[in-house]
Amino acid sequence: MIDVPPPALAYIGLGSNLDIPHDQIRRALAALARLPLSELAASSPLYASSPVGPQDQPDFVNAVAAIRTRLSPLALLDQLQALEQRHRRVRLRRWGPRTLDLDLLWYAGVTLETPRLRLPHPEMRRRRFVLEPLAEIAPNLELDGETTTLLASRLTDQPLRRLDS
Ligand code: ROI
Repeated sequence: MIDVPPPALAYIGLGSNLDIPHDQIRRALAALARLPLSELAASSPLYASSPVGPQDQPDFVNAVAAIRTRLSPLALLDQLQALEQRHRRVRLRRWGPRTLDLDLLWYAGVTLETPRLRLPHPEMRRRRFVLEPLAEIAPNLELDGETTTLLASRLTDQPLRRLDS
């Protein structure tokens, strides 16, 4: 038998605030489950969140998914960006409304600093809309020695509401 390396665990943040956002997120979760060389390991409930950044835009729907994948970080990023395009992603301006945003948050504990991809995602520690759903499916995952649960508990000033599934 030849040895096949085990798949890597990766976490992906999903966000939408245009064109029936909860539908965008559900379809995106289904599409993540069909990625090549990958399987969906877990997905969080959906959350409604006030926009971080410019406030003059609709509320977001956010979720986090866990996948096990044999794709490299950059090959996975290619797949996520292709999926955004298939959802006819429009991004009207930086930090503005979008139909679908897929952020590679964390990949097997890898640290990466390249122009195209930074891992772990540099903003995730500060965003309740990422940490709260992530803590649902990975409560003991540590970022710089602190669990997602602890990090999320410090951000309760950012409005977030769990949606019924
Ligand atoms: N704000 C929220 N609440 N959720 C997001 O997914 C989101 N995504 C963004 C910016 C514009 C930073 N704000 C957000 O890209």
